[in-house]
Amino acid sequence: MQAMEAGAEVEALERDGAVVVRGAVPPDWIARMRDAIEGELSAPSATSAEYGRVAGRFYGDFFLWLRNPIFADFALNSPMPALAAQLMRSRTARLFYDQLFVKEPGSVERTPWHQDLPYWPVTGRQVLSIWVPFDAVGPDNGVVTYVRGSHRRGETYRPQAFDAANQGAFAASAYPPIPDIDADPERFPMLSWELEPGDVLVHLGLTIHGAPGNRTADRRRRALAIRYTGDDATYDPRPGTFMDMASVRANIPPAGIAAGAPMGGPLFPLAWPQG
Ligand SMILES: O=C(O)CCC(=O)C(=O)O
Repeated sequence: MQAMEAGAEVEALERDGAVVVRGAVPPDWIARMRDAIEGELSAPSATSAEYGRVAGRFYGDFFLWLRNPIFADFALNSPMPALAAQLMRSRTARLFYDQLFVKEPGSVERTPWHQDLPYWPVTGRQVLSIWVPFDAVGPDNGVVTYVRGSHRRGETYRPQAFDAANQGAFAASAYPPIPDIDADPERFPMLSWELEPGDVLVHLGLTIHGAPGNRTADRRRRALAIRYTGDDATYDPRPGTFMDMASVRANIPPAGIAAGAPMGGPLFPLAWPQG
């Protein structure tokens, strides 16, 4: 399969910082991944976290592909890597990591407003996330929402941990705290979509985004974010990234590449072009 020509979706992503791609995930992948997610939820890994401080289950985990072959197959061999390369206008797409976010009915905890790149030991413009929902999702059950054009403002904000245990991990970050996004809708215009399983959201590394809680009584919100890097991305293990979280230091192998080197090595494998 060849990466498709850049089109309207690429232009929308570059303009707005986020775009919806309808029908990107075939139904058989949705079914396989739903089963794989249930397996993860019933046997939480050492890197997993429970973010629900108020009520309901808000479950997170990352680098699932390293130990679960179905997650690895999805991140490396589904249509996702070609989509990532196309949308980054990149010859290559490397898997950076995958991250599971499950908001069960009644989990009212918000996903805080943030940009991804400040959390990551990466520098570059060709860095994006594909957010893949496995349930129908909208504002009532926690669809990811974006601040339109926020990747082009030249502003970078300090990461904040989603859970209480890791609040200290980002203290060394050099960036200022994020302003109150909800307080100023004119300065921070919102962008969001209603999605069916098969649709995906794609956002760039500096786009401000967050998600409401799942306020429904009976609609799950299972989603996997897969992060890919392109040709221009380099390894930047500066202080105050998620590499400083205790669960990452203890459980994820070192990248084994030098600061400033192109992303690569076994921790960040080539996903596109495929084999
Ligand atoms: O699914 C969520 O609630 C958060 C997703 C997110 O922040 C991300 O994919 O970067």
